[in-house]
Amino acid sequence: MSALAALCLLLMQTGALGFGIGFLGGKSLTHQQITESAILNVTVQVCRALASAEGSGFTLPPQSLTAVSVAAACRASKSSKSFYKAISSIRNKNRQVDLTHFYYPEFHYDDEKFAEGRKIVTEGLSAVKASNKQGNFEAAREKLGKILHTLQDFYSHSNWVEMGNKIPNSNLIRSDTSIGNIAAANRATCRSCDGDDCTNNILEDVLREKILTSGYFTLNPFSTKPRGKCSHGGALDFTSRIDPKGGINKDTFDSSHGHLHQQAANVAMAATSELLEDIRLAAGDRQFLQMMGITKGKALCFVIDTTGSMGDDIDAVKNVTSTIINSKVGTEDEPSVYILVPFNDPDFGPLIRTKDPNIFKKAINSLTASGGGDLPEMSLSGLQLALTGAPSGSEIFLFTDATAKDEFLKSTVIALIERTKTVVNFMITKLLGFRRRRQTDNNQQQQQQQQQERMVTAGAQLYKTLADSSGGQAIEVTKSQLLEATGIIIESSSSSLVTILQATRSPGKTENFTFTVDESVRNLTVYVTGSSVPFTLISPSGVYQDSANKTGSLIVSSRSVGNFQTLQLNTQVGLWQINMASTNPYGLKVVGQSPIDFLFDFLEASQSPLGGFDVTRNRLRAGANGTMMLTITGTESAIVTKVTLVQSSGSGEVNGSVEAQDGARFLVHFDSIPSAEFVVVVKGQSSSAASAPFQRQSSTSLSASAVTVTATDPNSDLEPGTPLLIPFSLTTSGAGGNFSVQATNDRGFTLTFPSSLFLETGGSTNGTVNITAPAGTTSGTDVTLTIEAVAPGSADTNYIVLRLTVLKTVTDFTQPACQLLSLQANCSENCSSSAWQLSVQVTDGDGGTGIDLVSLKQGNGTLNTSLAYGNGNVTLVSYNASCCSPDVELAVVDRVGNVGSCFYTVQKTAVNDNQTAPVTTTTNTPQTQPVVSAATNAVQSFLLCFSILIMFVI
Ligand SMILES: *[C@@H]1O[C@H](CO)[C@@H](O)[C@H](O)[C@H]1NC(C)=O
Ligand SMILES: *[C@@H]1O[C@H](CO)[C@@H](O)[C@H](O)[C@H]1NC(C)=O
Ligand SMILES: *[C@@H]1O[C@H](CO)[C@@H](O)[C@H](O)[C@H]1NC(C)=O
Ligand SMILES: *[C@@H]1O[C@H](CO)[C@@H](O)[C@H](O)[C@H]1NC(C)=O
Ligand SMILES: [Ca+2]
Ligand SMILES: [Ca+2]
Repeated sequence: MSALAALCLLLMQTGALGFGIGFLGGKSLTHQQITESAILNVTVQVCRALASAEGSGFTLPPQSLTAVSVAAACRASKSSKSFYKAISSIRNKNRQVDLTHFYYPEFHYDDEKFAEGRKIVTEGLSAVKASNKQGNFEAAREKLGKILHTLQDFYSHSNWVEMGNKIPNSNLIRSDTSIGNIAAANRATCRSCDGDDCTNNILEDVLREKILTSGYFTLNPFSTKPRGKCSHGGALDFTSRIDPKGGINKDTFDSSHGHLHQQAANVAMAATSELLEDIRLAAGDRQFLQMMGITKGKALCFVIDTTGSMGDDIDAVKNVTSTIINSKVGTEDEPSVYILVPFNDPDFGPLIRTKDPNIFKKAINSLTASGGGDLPEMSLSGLQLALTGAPSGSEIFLFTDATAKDEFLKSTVIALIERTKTVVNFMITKLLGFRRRRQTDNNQQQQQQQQQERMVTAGAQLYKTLADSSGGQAIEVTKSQLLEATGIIIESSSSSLVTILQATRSPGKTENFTFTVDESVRNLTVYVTGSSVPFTLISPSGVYQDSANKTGSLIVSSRSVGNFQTLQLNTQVGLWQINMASTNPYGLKVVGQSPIDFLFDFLEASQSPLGGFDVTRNRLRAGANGTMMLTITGTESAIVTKVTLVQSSGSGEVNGSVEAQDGARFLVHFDSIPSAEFVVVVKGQSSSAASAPFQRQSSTSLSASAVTVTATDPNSDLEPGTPLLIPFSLTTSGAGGNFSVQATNDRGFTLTFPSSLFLETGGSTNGTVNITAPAGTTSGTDVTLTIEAVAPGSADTNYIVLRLTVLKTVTDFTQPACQLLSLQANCSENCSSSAWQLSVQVTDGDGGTGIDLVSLKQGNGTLNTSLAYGNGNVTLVSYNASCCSPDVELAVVDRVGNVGSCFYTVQKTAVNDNQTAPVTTTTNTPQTQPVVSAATNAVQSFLLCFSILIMFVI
């Protein structure tokens, strides 16, 4: 059996606990599929609602919903990659619960842990909402994935479906209601199965009385279960061998209750949609789409040195910002979010993140250059903050004229670059010299100056190293050239920018590079960095043009600033060649705009008893074999012909064997992970039409290591003022000794950790990081913790990056309530010429956090809200609509995201008696009776009368 076949078999065998978690679910539905279907379902409805609110057209995807078709329906085709990435992140976190929280029954609604399971879901839901509110979408997605796992398991592991329920238990996503009648600890719920037949093992009285139960589970052959209780069932579950024997789970078609698998999966999907819908109402439609990665353009992210000498540079940034905002706002490439991180010395930050271009412009325009003290500045601290605050896969521009004072953050910054796959461009002014001190004859000063120049060279090298490993550029220009250089590079950036080829050679060498251009590529562009780097281009049709020739047919336009040249090529499909002829160091980057790109994650064998594979969160082991999960984005399906790990130095490569999965997903196995820095190159063919082959390359370079740092996400959030302990373990496959440990975070929270740990050769040990968020930290703040270890006497380092969310204990579990003040209908037979008005008071009750948002769930009239005079806790809502739109449903949200909903209608009935009193129905007990006034007196002379039906669905 090949290694790949063995892997696939292992992957298929996973999923004994919960809907399958493997990558290959067979015919049964997995957590990932359930999650993805629900996300696509809700997202498409959000886009439909937005289109209808804006009066723009909407076309439902013709066939099945996919990331590509939904992004297109949302008129955001360019974001299909980030949409896909968001879905993957949620799916992966969902899977991970079975791998990292296997032994905790409450995470799976096993062992009748209903209250505990709901607590995980509702607390997590509060964290998701708090993160969204702070714009921390990555944290929101991670938490969402985790709680969806537990929510979905309820439907597979409890007897909800056996009771005949076809809709979700809505109480599982609220904390102020009853989940249902939970079986008492001593109540028997199951009898033994009839051999292998478990169709009737739940006791009839339990089903008849609608008593909730769930299966017990243990891997331990010596443990028991309470008398008379149901088991989970399956080969791994030892409780299912104890009377009552057999199980009730519906994880797959082959499970004990496999006959109900499809039904359980359908309800789990509806429950997932319901939870997403709740998040949507709390966040608002636009923000919900942002959480899902559906945005117009990408982030525009500046990290700017504001020390004394940066005046000219800051002016250039102001100019570029205005230019970009003026040229991109309103286009498909309008930045989705603007991020600014200033740094100085000793201060840096804060990070400013806004969707409003005018707020960003104002923030940039208010920057002034001052201070800084000695020469080096806190550039890496600023960069660290940007790397954790920008969406993953962003492009960051860092402006400085000085070296880094905080070089100790180098490995942290590289870890964050590798994890987030962010591109970092350094815009360095005052070529080579940085800030050169004035010439002097004084010997001592001369020595100082020489020392400083050595430092400057090393400092420039640090920026170059970081740029290279991220796939960005280190552009060195004079202050007067900065504007032009920045303009060129930022103007060409687009959310559909793809890397076709990238290489750096230092020292330079004469080398011929080839690259394949497919027909989806637009605006083929070549960047060359380095001084005096001649080259020759050869087009697919064999036409030559060298860099000195400005009049050939291949180069449409070229610009050159400082050490940086950009060439727009005449985009031709086929195999191109570029022959570099230089012994000076150079960088070469070929990019284009195309919807087709790829996402990848390496996988590692999980520590869970289920086996299976987890997404690797740190560096791979050099020389070991490795498996990659690869997805081609921007196309419904594709063929991948070749996946190669190419060493960045150009001195070697490893080819993978490719195994196609569903849609555009692939597993790729490599025999040996290169020990030197490498990039991923993918070649294939989009199966839309008879297309030409494509080539794409990862911008980020990856490194392998003999050291491994592992840690699992903590079970609880970070409560302000309370320390959180994060255990980690450290392993080496190489020599032992004292390994130095460094833990850093981007918020300056207090950390304690061992500064070094001793390891035997090939050994492993554990440590703990203790992190405390200051009391008073805002809920929803996220903090990125990086734990790094360096092998003794070497540069071999590895890391783990954890994202934590600060969450104050939530005490407000109740939804805001509505009270009707007045409803006036002036509706005539011709509905379009008449209107109705509603006035409602919304409050969040005693101990509530207050009203945050009132929005329309249904109805296309005009909504206005204002605070009641003298009472900040009361929001007055007025609504005006045409009589053709007789229904309105308000979503009322408090500050911690509890969502209530209020429904009103002026229902048209053919009643002759115009004295008909308004009808009030409530589905919940309102605190006060709604007051209806002056509803009918104005319409008495009209032919028809309307009775008014008021419903509270709170
Ligand atoms: C799709 O989402 C809606 C709510 O947005 C929900 O009512 C419906 O059940 C979902 N459908 C599926 C198949 O999950
Ligand atoms: C930016 O600089 C250019 C060239 O110096 C100038 O022509 C232009 O008006 C400036 N734009 C803004 C918005 O300041
Ligand atoms: C190509 O780039 C130019 C400017 O860099 C831009 O104006 C043009 O819209 C781009 N073309 C496409 C197809 O995106
Ligand atoms: C690069 O290609 C040119 C012709 O296109 C050839 O003459 C030269 O030998 C090649 N150089 C290398 C290093 O392969
Ligand atoms: Ca300084
Ligand atoms: Ca409340």
